[in-house]
Amino acid sequence: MKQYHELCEYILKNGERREDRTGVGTIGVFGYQMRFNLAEGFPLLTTKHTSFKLIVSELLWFLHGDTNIQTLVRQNNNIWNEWAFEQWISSEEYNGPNMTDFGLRASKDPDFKILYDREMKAFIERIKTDDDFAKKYGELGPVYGRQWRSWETKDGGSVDQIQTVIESIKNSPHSRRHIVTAWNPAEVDEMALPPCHSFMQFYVQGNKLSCQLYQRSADVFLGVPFNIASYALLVHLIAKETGLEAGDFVHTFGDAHLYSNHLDQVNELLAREPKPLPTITLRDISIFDMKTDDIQLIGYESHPRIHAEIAV
Ligand code: UFP
Repeated sequence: MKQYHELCEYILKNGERREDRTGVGTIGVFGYQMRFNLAEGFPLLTTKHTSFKLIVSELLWFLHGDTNIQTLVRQNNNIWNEWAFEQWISSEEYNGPNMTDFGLRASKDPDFKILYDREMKAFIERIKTDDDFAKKYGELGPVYGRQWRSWETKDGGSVDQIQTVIESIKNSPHSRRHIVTAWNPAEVDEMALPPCHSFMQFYVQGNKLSCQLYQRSADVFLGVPFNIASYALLVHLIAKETGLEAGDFVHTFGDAHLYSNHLDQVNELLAREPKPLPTITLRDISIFDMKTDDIQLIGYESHPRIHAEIAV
């Protein structure tokens, strides 16, 4: 994964300091591109442990059109919790301790962190067990799953972009219109987090299917290793569904940034030697019927995890 190391090095060298929405502060660049030939192995970062299980359950959650974190937390996938929690603590119904700016405060104040962890744990427990509560506060709004599988149309109908793109890849492989977009300007304000990986295009050459993603905003230390693996897996899945082989994943960035509280961790990662890439196998069924166990990672060896706080 030298491409990922090069991106980190490029930002450390060329990135400019910027204030950002979260208050943490970043160094960042605008515009960058990486390319992964998926025949060379599955691009799961080896220089820090990256959970493939989380990537699989999130991607299947998107592909099933789901937008409620209840499904994820029941599979012990907690990557969207902060976004739902933010909605809960800003609601009229919440009457616990003040949790404003919980991400930033938890990273700076150990006493507050204890309080925050307790509130978050109780919130997730309730999401898991109370369906009415989950319907209201586990729902992230019209995020990826909704836009990919049922983009709402003016006449009250919906567009299944994933199914449509699969058909167009099969019927008209050389089309220049194999597009899926999660960025829906009419609905961005209703989303817990406006799509970061916003727009993708597929491309067929011979029996190879490639995909380019435009990611408008990228937390390079915490988000990007996930985003790379998630789209690499998506290319494998769409290739399987269309009878093709996985070609290249091209990853294009808008604002690519390192948070100022991730810099020690990035340097620790860069000092590590990459290991050979793993591979994946898919069960021979439609991708729409797949469960997490139908997607297996083979031969993943990695350096240990590196902890870093997420900016919310
Ligand atoms: N982010 C990613 N990848 C994702 C995701 C979020 O890097 O898949 F969902 C990061 C980018 C940014 C923050 O640091 O989350 C979103 O903030 P904003 O909406 O202000 O760009």
